[in-house]
Amino acid sequence: MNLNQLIKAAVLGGALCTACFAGAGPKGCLTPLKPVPSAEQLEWHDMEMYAFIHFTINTFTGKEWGYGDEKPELFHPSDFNADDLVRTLADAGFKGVVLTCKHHDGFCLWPTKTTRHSVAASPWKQGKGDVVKEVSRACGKYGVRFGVYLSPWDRNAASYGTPDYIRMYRRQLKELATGYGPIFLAWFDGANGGDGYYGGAREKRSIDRSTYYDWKTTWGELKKRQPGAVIFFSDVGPDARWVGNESGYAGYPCWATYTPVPLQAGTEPAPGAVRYRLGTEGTMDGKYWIPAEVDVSIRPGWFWHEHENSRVRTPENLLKLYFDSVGRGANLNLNVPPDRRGRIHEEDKKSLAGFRVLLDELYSRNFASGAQVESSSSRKGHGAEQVLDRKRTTYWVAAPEDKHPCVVLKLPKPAAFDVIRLAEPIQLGQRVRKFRVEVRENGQWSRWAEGVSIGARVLLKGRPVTADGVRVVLEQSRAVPALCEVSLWKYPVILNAPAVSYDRNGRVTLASAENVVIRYTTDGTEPGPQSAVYRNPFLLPAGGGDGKSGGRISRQKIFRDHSAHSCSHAGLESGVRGKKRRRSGTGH
Ligand code: FUL
Repeated sequence: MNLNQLIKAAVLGGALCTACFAGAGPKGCLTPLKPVPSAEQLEWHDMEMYAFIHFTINTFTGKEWGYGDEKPELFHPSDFNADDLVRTLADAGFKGVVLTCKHHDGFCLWPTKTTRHSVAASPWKQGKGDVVKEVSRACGKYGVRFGVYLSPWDRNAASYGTPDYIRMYRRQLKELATGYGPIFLAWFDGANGGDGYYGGAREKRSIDRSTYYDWKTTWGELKKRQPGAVIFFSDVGPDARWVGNESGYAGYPCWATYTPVPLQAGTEPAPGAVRYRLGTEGTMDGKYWIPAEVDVSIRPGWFWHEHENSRVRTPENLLKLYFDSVGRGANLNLNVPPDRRGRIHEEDKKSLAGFRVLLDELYSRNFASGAQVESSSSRKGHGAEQVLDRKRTTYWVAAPEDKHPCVVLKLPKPAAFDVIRLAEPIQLGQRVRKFRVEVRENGQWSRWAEGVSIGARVLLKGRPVTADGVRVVLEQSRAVPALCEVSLWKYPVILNAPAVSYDRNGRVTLASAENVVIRYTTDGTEPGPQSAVYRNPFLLPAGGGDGKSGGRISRQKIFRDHSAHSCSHAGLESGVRGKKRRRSGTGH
């Protein structure tokens, strides 16, 4: 029995019970299609999104991978504020925070007893500070769950590569597991570039990734200390798997089931020693329930770098990430690295707030609400109307003999939508293998969307339609199919920034492809609802730009403010700021 089987075996019992309670009692209970998620995994699925915080000495050196010889004195955030960090992330909709308690350079963000290479040796709070404590407390305060990343690779430790290091690593994990309350997720990676400081040796050290760390023992110890809560994330799970890229997308289909394949036949699959690209789609009918986590940074790097302040992902891009990860049944772990103050930079804050506005707008109106629901067949106690409440515990189940299972929604009136969200009651396993969605426009049914995996959820964006009927046809299933959600939404209207042009006389023209009202300012302030409405080309007060170039404005900057739905602003650093507002009536 390998590690996955061992850990799975320990949790499966609980999961099956959950499945039995999930239906209408033992009579209405469907036989789960194994593998099924554990109780902890079900909670994890419900989180949908959490945030990574990459913060350490790298923040101050500008590196992505510290060598391990960096002086602890370099760690000196000028205005660290865990409340502000966690509140910003909670406000943006993240349900958990995972902190880099130790990155590859070995610097520990808590005053560990295992090494002197920690915050205790830094000038921050005169060596009395504890980032892990402050962040975990703030998580409790703002109602988000706390998780840890403890890099297995340690480029500072003299003992790295020997059994001593494994003992030290386990002591570090013990300190984290026993000193900071419940941990919802422990995040382990397989990164190991070989060379490092290693207590002054400055050499390359190679380890056998599939045996050196003896993960079975390490994870077993952690599970005992944090029973019932912790999810293990790595290339091979055993609870959640790496999606196989850091670009922000899951594959489609994306199966929650997975059979890790080792790099070399006959070895144990382990973090860093597995064919990780298989994690992008998972394994249809895979051996284990190991769903995908999409980890990606809001910036090009994992750590904060000044020169990347202008390269923060936009709210629109974050919404795309959301669709490409959460919308494919995976969870999103978005990295938001604090700056040298120990604060989330204003650009990142702006994007996160804008992302939240877009998400709220997306989920502001479910056009399936109030629909009449019928189905080709149903099992007693599991009628089709149960797909409307969006709860995993109430679901429609087709009759076993039904060869063409489908659910039909008759909407109270024709509705304009372009997104459908479907979900299976995954406590019963992932059962659907292929489906299509049809819509009725002006009395005519037509094919609108199709897909393969559903699992925890799938969000499909189709062409915009105005329809009064929706049919979800389950074309292939591995077992009698069940659905716990069919909901309909409208993708937020995202406006492009207006184009700004100037003629030789300094006359400014603002042009928009969309038929919207543009408001602007010429004094450098943010335009708002009270600002001037653009009607005709106008002259800049100072002649434009640097004021010397005869009206030519040399620099242009696009910026966004999502305070008013998904409006985009466009403007010029040198004086004109345009704000487009959606025409009233174009939203919903
Ligand atoms: C990788 C690390 O090497 C990166 O620095 C980052 O921490 C990423 C989340 O995981 O394995």
